[in-house]
Amino acid sequence: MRPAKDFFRPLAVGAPEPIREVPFPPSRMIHFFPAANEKMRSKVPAIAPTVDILLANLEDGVPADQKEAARAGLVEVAQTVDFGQTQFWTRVNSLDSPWALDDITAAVLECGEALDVIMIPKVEGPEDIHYVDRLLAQLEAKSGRTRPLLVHAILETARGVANVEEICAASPRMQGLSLGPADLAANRRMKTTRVGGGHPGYLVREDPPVGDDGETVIDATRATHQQDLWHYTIARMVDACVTHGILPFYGPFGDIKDTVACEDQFRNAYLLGCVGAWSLHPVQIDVAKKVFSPDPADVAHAQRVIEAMGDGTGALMLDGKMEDDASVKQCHVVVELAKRLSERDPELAATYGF
Ligand code: 1VU
Ligand code: MG
Repeated sequence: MRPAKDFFRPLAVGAPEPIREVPFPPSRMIHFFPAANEKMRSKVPAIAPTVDILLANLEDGVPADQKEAARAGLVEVAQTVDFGQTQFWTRVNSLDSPWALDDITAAVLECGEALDVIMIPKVEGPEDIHYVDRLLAQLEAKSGRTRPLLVHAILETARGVANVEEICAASPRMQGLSLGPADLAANRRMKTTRVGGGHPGYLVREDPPVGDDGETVIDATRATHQQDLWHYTIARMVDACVTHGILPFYGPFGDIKDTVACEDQFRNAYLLGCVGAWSLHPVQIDVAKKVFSPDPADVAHAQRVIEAMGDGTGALMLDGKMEDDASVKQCHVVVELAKRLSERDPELAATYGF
């Protein structure tokens, strides 16, 4: 652990000064495109203005024999596309792979200032972030980059989850975390075979009824309620991120056709404190936009509470419910997010009446 006085010092001579506060522009979806796929790359200029974050994926989902093509695709997109206010990220291959070093080198030396964030998969502990931190500083110094690249880590191993606080605290470059439910399930030996979402076998069942003889009747017809496999991990990730001033995201939802269940998964994450989720297909962009933009009815209610609460202290009754210092703080979270998103999206601003 670096002493506090050194925490914000550049890790290489000539590297840019580390940031002190993580920027929080609209971040409702991280839209993935496979950077090796020419057809998908050709869609990037049209998709860029419709998403908050666009990510060139070099890792899982890209076949081993297309890793070099994906890296070249990342560089081509970075050098040719005007991203406007959309953030541009890449996901490099994992640090134990034969491609990671070349991916990171190309990302810094050949993408210029276009790249905002590097997503590092399968982060297991702070040592992974320390390695990337120093390497990025050396490459930034070499390339003459004027602003530091930020780092986003995917939580997708049990050890990564166990070390989540140390990962968040490892560097001022840490921008955020994503939950990677598919790799995490495999690493934990969970017995699911899907990418995120629930499972019909993970449930609780009503108690058995009691018969006339006072004995319980064990039948299988009692109501069951499916439970959320990801509640614990998302909540743990959110607490770690908030503690360290970085941003939590839900990751992928693999059942592309089931936009209803995707919306449910995204909303669980939104309600628990995540700022966005991954979109893997164009249909998931609108799902994320809808879920991670506060509901206009919630914004209107929150504004009423803020208005009624005056200086924000004390307690009062509104529509039969008690409001006080703590509820008004929640209302401020909702209204601040709505305002922040509205600055970039006049259509959304109109739905809030701003
Ligand atoms: O109508 P067109 O033919 O012109 O376009 C197709 C398709 O090319 C396009 N499209 C996309 N465009 C931009 N970004 C995307 N991510 C994207 N996905 C599709 O949309 C039109 C309709 O597509 P489709 O419904 O026919 O779907 P496809 O069979 O073409 O593609 C489906 C997959 C899932 C293969 C594709 O969406 C994809 O590659 N998505 C990204 C997958 C990915 O990044 N996986 C890794 C992250 S998840 C992880 O690491 C853990 C599980
Ligand atoms: Mg993964």
